[in-house]
Amino acid sequence: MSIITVHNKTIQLKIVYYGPEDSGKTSSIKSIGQAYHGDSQSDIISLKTKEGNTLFFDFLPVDMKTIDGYRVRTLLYTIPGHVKYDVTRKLVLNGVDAIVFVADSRAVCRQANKKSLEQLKDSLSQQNKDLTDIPLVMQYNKSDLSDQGIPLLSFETLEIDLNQITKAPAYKTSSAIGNNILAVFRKITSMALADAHKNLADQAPQ
Ligand SMILES: Nc1nc2c(ncn2[C@@H]2O[C@H](COP(=O)(O)OP(=O)(O)O)[C@@H](O)[C@H]2O)c(=O)[nH]1
Ligand SMILES: [Mg+2]
Repeated sequence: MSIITVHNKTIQLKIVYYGPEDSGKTSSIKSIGQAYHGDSQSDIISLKTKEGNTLFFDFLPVDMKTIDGYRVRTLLYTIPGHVKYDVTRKLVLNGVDAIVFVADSRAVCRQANKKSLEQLKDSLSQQNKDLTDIPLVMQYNKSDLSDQGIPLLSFETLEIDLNQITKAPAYKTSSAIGNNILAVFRKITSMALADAHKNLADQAPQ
């Protein structure tokens, strides 16, 4: 749920980067950190396993320009991808305003992407939410790997597998070279802001 504080004029949005293990969620928010703060390491809070994977979540606050006199602060979270962290994944989704689904474009990850999306839908339904009601952007990551001859799923296949019902805006990205990562971030932020604005209008006294 977005938090709008009228007296000090801030809008706070919680955006979760969701997807299978190793799809590039942590790398994505690191490159956003680098773009907005210059130094990715100092602002990101990561709780890692011994192997260096995300244990609970990575967290990055990003302050953005003011809109209509309001300061916008986005709180970016990733989830742990490994199957055994099911409970943590659900907790991270509490109060989410918008979701970026980070799929791994490698052909070998086709099932893992679908499974992760199903998990996301299940977890949301347990909170009485539906994926079609939440601002969502699809990020088809690791597109750079085609240069190395690694078989990738085509954009069309990814759309059929993951985005046929929701028809969310979708981008081919690479968090390794920074391609389209900021475009996805700007898109999801503007969608989350529009949604917060709509919710505010719906709640206003008639
Ligand atoms: N080639 C390539 N490697 C990537 C990309 N994104 C992430 N990786 C690599 O994939 C591995 C997992 O990335 P990470 O961001 O930790 O994935 P997470 O589990 O989703 O948080 C790391 O070795 C990254 O360097 C990408 O767009 N292209
Ligand atoms: Mg991670």
